[in-house]
Formats: sequence, C-alpha cells, structure tokens
Amino acid sequence: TILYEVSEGVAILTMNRPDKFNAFNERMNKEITDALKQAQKDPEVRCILLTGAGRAFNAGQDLGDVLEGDVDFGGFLRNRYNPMILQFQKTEKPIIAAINGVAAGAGMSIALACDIRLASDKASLVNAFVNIGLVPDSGGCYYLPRIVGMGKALELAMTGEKVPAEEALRLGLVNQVYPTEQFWEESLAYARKLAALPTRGIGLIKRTMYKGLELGLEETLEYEAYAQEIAGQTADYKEGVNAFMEKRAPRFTGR
Ligand code: LHQ
Repeated sequence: TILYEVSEGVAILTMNRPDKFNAFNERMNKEITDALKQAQKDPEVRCILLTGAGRAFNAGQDLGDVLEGDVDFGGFLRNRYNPMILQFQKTEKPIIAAINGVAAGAGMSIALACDIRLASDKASLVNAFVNIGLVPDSGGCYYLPRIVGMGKALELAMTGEKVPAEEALRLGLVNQVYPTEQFWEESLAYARKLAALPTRGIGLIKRTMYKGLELGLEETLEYEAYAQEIAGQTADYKEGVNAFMEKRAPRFTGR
C-alpha cells in the first residue's frame, strides 16, 4: 500500500491505493509507520516527501472497513493511527507533505503532522470527520488549532467544509501552492533543497520547536541551550562557519 524510494537524499513515500483515494487500511497505517522508522535510520535519507498516487492525497480511513459490526474506535486509533502520528514527530528529519489532491479526515491529519505542506492548485483539505458525526483524530485536534489558530480550527472542524489550495495558503494551512503541471517537479526540488541542508541541525530544530509548544519560556530556553550544545558539535556547524568566513557556499553533509 506504500511505495518507498530513496533518490538524492530524499525518501519518497507514496500512498498507493489510488482506486480508494489512498484511504487507510490497517496495512497502510503500519507501512507508513515502518517507512518513517526506516527513513529515520538510513543516513542517506535527509528529507522525507509524502504524497499520494493518482488523483487524491488521502481520503482518511477506508469507510468500507468500518461500516459493519461493532468497531472499537478507541482501540482502532490507539493501535493503528496513534503510533503512526507519533512517528512523524519522532522522526528527526524534515517531513514534507506533497498534497497532490484531496486530503480528507485522517488524510488531512497526516498532512498536518508533516513539518511542511506543499499543495497542487487542484488540491483541497477537508476536515471530513463531522460529516459522519466523528471528532478530528490522528492529531487533528492538536495540529489544526496550532497551525491556523483556534477560531479557524473550530470552524473547519465543525463545518467540515472543503478548503481549496489557494484559501489553504491564505490561512497558513499549506506553505506553497504550485500549478498542477509543475507540482511534482517543484515538490521534489523543494525536498532536494532541504536534503542538502544541515540535517542534524534541522532534526534538532524540529525537536526543540515542538518541545516549545509544550513548555514554558524558561524550560524552552533551557532546551534551546541543550540542543545548541549538540548542534554546535556537528560537522555541518563547522562547515557553515568556515564557508561563511571563506565567503563560499557551504557543502553540508548532514553530520
Ligand atoms: C473512499 C473514501 C474513503 C473508502 C473516497 N473510504 N472509499 C479513525 C478511526 C475509526 C473510525 C473511523 O475513522 C477514522 C479516521 C477517519 O479518517 S474518519 C474520516 C474518513 N474519511 C471521510 O469521511 C472522507 C470520505 N470521503 C469524502 O468525503 C470524499 O470522497 C472526498 C472529499 C475525499 C472526495 O470527494 P470527491 O472528489 O467528490 O470524490 P468521490 O467522493 O467521488 O470519491 C472518489 C472515490 O473514492 C469513490 O469511489 P468510486 O468507486 O465511487 O469511484 C469513493 O467511494 C472513494 N472514497 N473516500 N474514506
């Protein structure tokens, strides 16, 4: 259900159930979690690009699987979705969502769990949960208000309205919008640019920034000092300073 390929420092993860709009089944939850772990371990990988095959990014849970009988929704989330969403933050490399088409329900939530969102001008985000009487899950109640603010988050979650790419850009819900014809090329170029930057520093930026959401000022300042001690010992720090002094472009190795 997932295609995994590493090219020029970028791990490309493609959700691959195009006839189901890449809706999640159990296998897909597990394969995304495993692919992120693999990308975290692989020193060749310096950026992760998550996208969908075909017309959609991801339509959320495959509703065909949860229609019948008694589904234990709590267990469902605890066993399948929550470990997957946690893995996005545990992965100390930049993760980009290349939102090629509609992202709905938990499909919108995983886009929010990525660090950077790029959208095709034909893409849209739908907080579809309310349309079937459910609550935003898979981190939807965590990331959405933190990205767009509580006022807009409640509106999007309560109405379940479709947000087209251009409006998503205006809201800060996505970082860039590209024309469909150039979308993949632009997304790959963006990912390759990030893959050439100081990977360990970026991993520490990610960890420290997300920590800062949970901590007060004093604790955040302390965590920054701790993270900076680590960043200051990387080869990329030395290279960055040397390149600056020598007035040349830096060549970062991710170490
Ligand atoms: C689908 C789906 C889909 C199966 C489109 N499943 N086939 C966690 C824990 C426990 C329980 C429940 O859930 C969760 C997390 C969740 O994610 S809940 C939210 C689940 N997702 C949704 O409610 C979204 C449902 N889909 C839609 O609202 C629309 O399909 C969207 C807005 C995604 C796309 O609309 P359109 O562009 O108009 O396309 P479409 O509706 O015609 O769909 C295209 C095809 O994809 C269609 O199949 P078909 O064979 O008729 O061409 C759909 O049945 C299929 N599809 N979403 N979630």
